[in-house]
Amino acid sequence: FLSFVTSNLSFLLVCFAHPCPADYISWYENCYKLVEEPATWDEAQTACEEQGGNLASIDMSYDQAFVAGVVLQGKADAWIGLRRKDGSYTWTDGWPVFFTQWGPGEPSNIKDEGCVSMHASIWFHGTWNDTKCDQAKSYICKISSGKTKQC
Ligand SMILES: [Ca+2]
Repeated sequence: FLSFVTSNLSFLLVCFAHPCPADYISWYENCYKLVEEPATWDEAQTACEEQGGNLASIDMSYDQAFVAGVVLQGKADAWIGLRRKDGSYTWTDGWPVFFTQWGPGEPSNIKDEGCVSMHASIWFHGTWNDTKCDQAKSYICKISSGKTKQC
C-alpha cells in the first residue's frame, strides 16, 4: 500500500511541477514544441494529434511573439494550425480566428495554397504565409494544459 501511495504521489508531483511533456516549452496554459523533421501540413497535424495536441494556434499577439521568438528562433519556416477551407481560415484546435499576423501581401489565397506557415527569416519577423500543403516543413505542435497525455 505504501508503495502505491508513493508511486502515485510522485506521479502527481511530476505533473504539477512539469505540466508539459519533457520536450515541450511551457507558456501560460499551453505547451509548444518545434519539430524540425520536415513534414507535409497533414502529416504534421497528425503527428501533433498523436501527442495529444494540434498544430499550434496563435491566439493573441503575445502568443505570436513567444512562438516566433522562443519556439521558432529563426530556425526554419514552420507549419502552424491554420488552414483555409471553403474560403475561410480555421484553426485545427477549433479556436476562433481572432488574431492574425500575415506577412506583406499575404494571404495570397492562390489556389492550392491553403496551409499556413510562419516565416523563420528575421526579415519577416515570424509573419504568416499561406502556401502549398504538400510542402515538407518543420512544424510547431501545441498542447493545451490539462490535455497532456501523462497528466
Ligand atoms: Ca502565400
